[in-house]
Amino acid sequence: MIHKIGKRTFNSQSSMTQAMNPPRVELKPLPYEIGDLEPVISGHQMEFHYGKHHRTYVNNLNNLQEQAAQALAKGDINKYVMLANGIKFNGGGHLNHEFFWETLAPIKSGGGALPDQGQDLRTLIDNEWGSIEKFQEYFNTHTASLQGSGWGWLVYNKGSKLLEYRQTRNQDMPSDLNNDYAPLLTIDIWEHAYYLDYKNLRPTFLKEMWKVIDWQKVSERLEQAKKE
Ligand code: MN3
Repeated sequence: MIHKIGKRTFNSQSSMTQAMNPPRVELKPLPYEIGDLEPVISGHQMEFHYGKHHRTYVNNLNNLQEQAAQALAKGDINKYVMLANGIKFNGGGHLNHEFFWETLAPIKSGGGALPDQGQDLRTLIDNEWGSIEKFQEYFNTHTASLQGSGWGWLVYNKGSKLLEYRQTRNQDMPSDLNNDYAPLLTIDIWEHAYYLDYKNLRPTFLKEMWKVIDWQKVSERLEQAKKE
């Protein structure tokens, strides 16, 4: 029997053929035009960050998945396990960036507009940090001081039902720290995220980024996480 997955055709009778053609990860289009986050992030910066860096994670992940499928099909478990670190790094890189782009919105589309008083998100932030401004200061100070490359996160702890601030290194995700963490908001603090626009001024980049945070999206993620 012949099945079609995307443009590929394979025969389900042959597990070998199927294993060697794992579904490919796609670089999703941005939810806005590439220059729409200006003046906070330039189109030029986005062409590199989204168009080159994110695309490279996607390409690497697809190549590694293909190699892993081939190793499995050949029964080469050694090779398969050796590929795991690369899959974790590039897979995290892909998922973190996809999540990051969807955390942002152009100013003209509501980027930076704070959640209303009385909204759950606002109440939880106020309870934890005193005010949204104090949360932003806390987030900026701690994220700016992260050594090397990584990410700053606002997460919802499904166990305690409270919000927490966390950092991850390289391309690690909040779920690597705790299975109860549902990510709500992130800012990429790799140098490639800001260097073309802000050079060495990491704290200025962080301060500016709040103008393009999509709080509506953050709020929706919180409501979703509370149901899980
Ligand atoms: Mn990045």
